[in-house]
Amino acid sequence: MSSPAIGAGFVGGGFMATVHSRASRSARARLVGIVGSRPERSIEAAEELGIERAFDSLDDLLADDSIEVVHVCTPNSLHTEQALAVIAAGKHVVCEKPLAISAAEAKILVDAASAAGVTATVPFVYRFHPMVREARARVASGEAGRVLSIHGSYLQDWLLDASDDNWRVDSALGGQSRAFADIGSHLVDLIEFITAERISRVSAIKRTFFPDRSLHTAVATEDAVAVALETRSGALGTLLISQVAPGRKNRLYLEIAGSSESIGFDQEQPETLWLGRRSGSQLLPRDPDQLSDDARRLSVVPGGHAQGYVDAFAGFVSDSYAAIRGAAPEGLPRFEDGLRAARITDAVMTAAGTGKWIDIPEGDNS
Ligand code: SOE
Repeated sequence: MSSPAIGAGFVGGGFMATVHSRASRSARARLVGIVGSRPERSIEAAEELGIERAFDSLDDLLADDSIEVVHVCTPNSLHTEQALAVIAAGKHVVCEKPLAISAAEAKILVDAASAAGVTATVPFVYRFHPMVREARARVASGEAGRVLSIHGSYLQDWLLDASDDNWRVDSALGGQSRAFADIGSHLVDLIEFITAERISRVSAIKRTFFPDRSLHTAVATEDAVAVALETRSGALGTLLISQVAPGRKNRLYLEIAGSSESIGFDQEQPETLWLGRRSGSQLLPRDPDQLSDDARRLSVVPGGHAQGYVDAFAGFVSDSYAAIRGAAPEGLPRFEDGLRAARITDAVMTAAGTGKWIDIPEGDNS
């Protein structure tokens, strides 16, 4: 017999609440309630997203016993307080990244979730592209050889013009780091996920090219950041992260050079992997019958029927709910992974501020 549908609640009424609620519906949840930034916004969002009830406050939403999991989709600076309230109410939590605006706050969340025994996950959703799992399997099996170098970028252009504005540019809402915390966090999560290597130290340069925007002046958060890194085993890497790169919409690209082959993954073309070899390089298509078990598991349609971002998000939410029901899905990003990304973000900001190489603390929990 199948267990009853998970009752889901949502905090936040923007783009991410739309994406989370669609994924939640596809994971067969009951979409019980939403709270937006104002009561009127809660009503609008409930109507737009087809959610049963609009709540006036997070407390009201948390008082509803039919809600088992709450998706926190609000500006970064609200995550800690809201996720702690969800955990204190004994509910499971899916919290947007960056998990918190500092590693110290992320650690508080990890400890609270662990003490309460709730499932607590962070949408590092690119892990859920089948071809990312395939890349990971190729490194794990030794097929790619020893990891020598890592070359990554994550480029967007939605903040290119000085007239572009968003809460994320404001450090009071988004935190000290913008581009790295928002999108660089995905990139470093993916690097460590695919390679099973740990980044041990970083150096970085950051720039705010447009300090004056339409709603915010004297913006201090970075438009772009360049990072050099080293892993524990001695692999070298370079990363470029920018939200002001014309023509690039959501282009996360990662290339791992192993001693036997390179593996290239492009988030905007997620149906293939580039396998680079001294001779015989190839583009490997997503064809479930030919792939590793985990890549096959996340292939929801046959090869040639393109999967993308929305499917990756749905895979993440489906695995989060499976974990709530007691399963242990492979590769589920949890609060510990959010803490890890927050530690790397703090180190990148310190490196950019001091001009020095900064070690990434291992710490407990991650
Ligand atoms: C905006 O930069 C954003 O929506 C990020 O916040 C997401 O994490 C990323 O997946 C797409 O871009």
